[in-house]
Formats: sequence, C-alpha cells, structure tokens
Amino acid sequence: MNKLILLFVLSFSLNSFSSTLDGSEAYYSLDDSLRGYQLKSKLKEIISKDHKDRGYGALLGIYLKSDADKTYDGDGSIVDMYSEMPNYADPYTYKSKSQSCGNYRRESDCYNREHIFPQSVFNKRSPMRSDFFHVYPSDGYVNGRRSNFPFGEVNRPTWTSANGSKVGKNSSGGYSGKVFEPIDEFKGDIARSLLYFATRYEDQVSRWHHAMLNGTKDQVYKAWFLKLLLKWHKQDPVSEHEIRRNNVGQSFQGNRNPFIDHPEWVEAIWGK
Ligand SMILES: [Ca+2]
Ligand SMILES: [Ca+2]
Repeated sequence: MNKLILLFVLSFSLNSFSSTLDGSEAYYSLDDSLRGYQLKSKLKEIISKDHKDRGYGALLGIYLKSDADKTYDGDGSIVDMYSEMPNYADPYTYKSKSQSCGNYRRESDCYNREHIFPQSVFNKRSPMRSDFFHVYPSDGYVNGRRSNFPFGEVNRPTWTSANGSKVGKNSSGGYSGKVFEPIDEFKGDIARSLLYFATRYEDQVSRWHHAMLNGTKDQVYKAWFLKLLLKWHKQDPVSEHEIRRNNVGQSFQGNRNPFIDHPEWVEAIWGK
C-alpha cells in the first residue's frame, strides 16, 4: 500500500514537473554541451524538420493574429515595427487585410510584407520568401525606403519615418554605405530574425551576395554586422510581443525561432 501511495505521489509530481516545462523545451532536444557552429547546425536541423511553407499569401491572414497589438497600445491593430510608437499613440494603424498594398505614395497608405533579409538576395525563392520569422507586416512606403539596405545605425539621417526609423550612412563602424536603423524597441527583434535566418538557411547562404554577408555558412554575417546584431540583441531583450509571435509562428508553419526561446544561444554560437 505504501509503495502504491509512493508511486502515486511520484507520478503526480513528475506530471506537474513536465507541465511546468515550457512547450518550447520539448521542441529542442539537444546535447547541452554543444557550442559554437555545431550548436547552430543542430538548431538548423531542428527548425527545418517541421517547417512547412504555407505560401506567401497566407502571411497576410496570420498577421492579424500574430502581430495584433496586445503589448503597446493594446488596440489589436497590427504591430508594424516601422510605424509603431511604443510610448505614444501610433501615427496610423492597420487593422484589416483590405489595407494591405496596393499602391502607396506616402506613409499610412497601406501595409505590405517586409523581408528583414531582403528577398532580392535569394531571388524570391521558397521557402525563404514566405518564412514568417523574417517576414513582417510593415508600412509599404517605409518598407520601400528601407529598400534592400543592411540594417545599421545612423547619426545623420537623410530620411526619417513617422516613428523615428532612419535611413542614412552607417555610423556604427566597419561599413560606410547606406543603412536603415529601426527604433530601439525593435532592434533586438530584427537581430533575432536575422540570426534565425542565418541558422535556418546556413546551407544556402554562403552562395548569396549582400553587404551583410561574409560568404560562409558558419558565421554568415560580416564582422561589423554581426557585432551590431549582438549589440542589438543584448540592448533590446526578448519581449512579450515576440514570445507571442513565436508561438503563433509555430502553429502557422511548424517551427520556432530558437533565439527568442533561448537568447543565450546567440552568445553560445557567435560570441567570441
Ligand atoms: Ca500599436
Ligand atoms: Ca524589442
């Protein structure tokens, strides 16, 4: 009898232990000792296995759920990193698919799908083109202004969006071309998207060309750019909005962004 009670108590506590584990823990089964690019390649395997390309059109539908504002204004409008004002009323908002582009002449005309990693670099090929974790809803006009510039920091902007995103010459060092600087609130979000991209597509990225890239499958990004991403990742830690978006992302296309679940893996892979 005592044994039975013990068994019961044991199985009960095991059950409650496993239910306190985050759903994402079960998703990553890996050897704790993995570090550096071995860890990255293992993550590539995990996040590719169940990744299903849901197609480009489906993104507009899922954004109404994944990017609904429950964090900043809490009004359910779409969080657009290029127009969101975290501490003030948004300059304009988008709430329905009918406001997707379309033609635009100025900010607030319509929203479209912004490829954080420019789609011209991979010739708009699948599944990169419709990969939820680097394709975000954004104002069409600001998206056009960002063009396919790398991200960077800008001291003297030649153009500034309504929420303070900037275009201009890079001032963060290592690169002197034109860059796009998002507002502080989204610097980490963008860094983690690009680090996801570098991991998910490490088998292809060495063949592509862009000012951000160094032509390797391991480090992926040039030193100046990687330094910036690591800085932004630390400066702007994972937010509630990103966690929610990551969960919806998994229900949408089957995989997750590991750097939202485990921010420490960024340093474990790319830290020097
Ligand atoms: Ca908002
Ligand atoms: Ca953020």
